[in-house]
Amino acid sequence: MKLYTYWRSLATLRVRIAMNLKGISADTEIVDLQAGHQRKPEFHAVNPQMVVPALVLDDGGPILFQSMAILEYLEETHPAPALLPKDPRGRARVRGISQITVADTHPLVVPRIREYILKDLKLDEATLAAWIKHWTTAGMRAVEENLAGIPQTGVYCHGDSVTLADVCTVAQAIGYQLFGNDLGQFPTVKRIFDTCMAQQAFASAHPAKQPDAPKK
Ligand SMILES: N[C@@H](CCC(=O)N[C@@H](CS)C(=O)NCC(=O)O)C(=O)O
Repeated sequence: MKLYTYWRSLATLRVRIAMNLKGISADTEIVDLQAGHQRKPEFHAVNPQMVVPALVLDDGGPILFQSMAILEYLEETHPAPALLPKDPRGRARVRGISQITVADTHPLVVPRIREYILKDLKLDEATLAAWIKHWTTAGMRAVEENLAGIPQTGVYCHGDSVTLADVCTVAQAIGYQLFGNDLGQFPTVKRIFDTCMAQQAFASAHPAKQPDAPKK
């Protein structure tokens, strides 16, 4: 298995956490997003969408792309530990919490969107920073309000074992911090974040721990 990755990629971070939780290892190939290497012909041939993560399986078939599809694939092929509840209603809640981040928050702040805002729309860095803060805060608030005071919320986002909702929420919370924001205004997210980050599977997946992360 080979995972195309970049240290700061939040979508790849989700996959790294899930692989750690399930004890799955993969070779890695770094795609330097800051340098624009996702647009090189070599990577375009791997993933026509020119984004990471992309997961190459050993069976020679087409790559897996889109982190949520990869997470579901890992869940189906490596069922233990389970990252989805058994009951359909619980699964829907976990997927819903995950999608707040994956479908509605993270896509607004990925490099190609940030570059479009700066280079094509010619807006300035301060406007971009306001855009990022607005949408990432709205996403965090939506997650917080779906967790706080809800009986199904437990030690983790859903009950007392880790699910994909934690994987996606923690990855987004790390991104929120990388963009210079504080989780303090989201006490339930913060509590779950702290619980997860005390575990090796989450902590070792952190962007700063990746080999291609800046050294300082
Ligand atoms: N929805 C996709 C998002 C993939 C994505 O946008 N990845 C970012 C890094 S987190 C990327 O590679 N961006 C390259 C670019 O925007 O040019 C997923 O969940 O896999």
